[in-house]
Amino acid sequence: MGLLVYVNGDFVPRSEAKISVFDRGYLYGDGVFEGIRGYNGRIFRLDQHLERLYRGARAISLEVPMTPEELRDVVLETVRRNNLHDCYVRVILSRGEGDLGLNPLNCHFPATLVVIASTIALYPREVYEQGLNVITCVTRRNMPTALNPQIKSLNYLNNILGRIEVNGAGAHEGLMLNHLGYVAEATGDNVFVWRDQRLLTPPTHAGLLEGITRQVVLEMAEEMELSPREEMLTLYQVYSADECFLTGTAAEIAPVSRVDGRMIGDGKPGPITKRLMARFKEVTVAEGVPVG
Ligand code: PXG
Repeated sequence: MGLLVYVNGDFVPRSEAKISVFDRGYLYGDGVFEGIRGYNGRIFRLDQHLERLYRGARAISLEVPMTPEELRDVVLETVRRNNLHDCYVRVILSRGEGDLGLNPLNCHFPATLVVIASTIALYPREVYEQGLNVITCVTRRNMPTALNPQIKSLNYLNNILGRIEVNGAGAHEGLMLNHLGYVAEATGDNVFVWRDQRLLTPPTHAGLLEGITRQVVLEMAEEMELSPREEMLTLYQVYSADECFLTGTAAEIAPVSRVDGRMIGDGKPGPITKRLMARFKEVTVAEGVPVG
């Protein structure tokens, strides 16, 4: 049997998984989402992903139509019904169907909740062996005072504009700077550098999504005594780093070998990056909520 998608209380085949053209997620990007990974029959950091979703929903004054415990069960049930051992789960919550007006008060229907459990397209293996070619995007990351990147909102145009530049340059990913010119994150990943024997990543106030993978790396780095710190990063600090890598649910830990034509370190994944990648692999298969 094909993919079964959860749509507002029902599990339906992919071809029947539909929402209204009047849905505010479609009309305005009015909603939040999560991308979650399952490894070895367990959902990695499920509760942290759901917490981020609920916090984002609060920030946009959107009521989630169920408790975190119920949503947790829906996610697990969706994975179970699709018989997936390793998977990618997309939770999409929008304000639901309304009339054509902008005002959320004109939205008389409950929120739309969709959960898709599928597999994920990964970077090819060479990328993890040779490192990513990264550029800096001209498009700046959203100003936190306009649309805070901490909200994983359904409006990803800012990131997509960056991604278009990445495609144009024939690169793998793009760094996005904040309005002050400090490095914020990549279009769909967080960024770390290893320099002066310290592991650095930009702080939340640089204007970035607080990645779950970023948090896992900070925890692993603490255990490994790598002195992880959240510090504002300039492009100079990235260009002159000994090592650099990106983190995200899709990318996991992906080494960066080039930034804007500069070679990082010796142009190959460095020893610290490799140690973190190896530890991450152990953690992802061992931790996580069993699907059952
Ligand atoms: N920053 C941004 C802007 C993201 O969208 C991350 C960082 C990493 O966060 P996590 O929690 O995953 O460690 C993300 C999430 C894709 C894709 O298809 C990637 C993300 C989201 C949706 C789709 O590449 N990255």
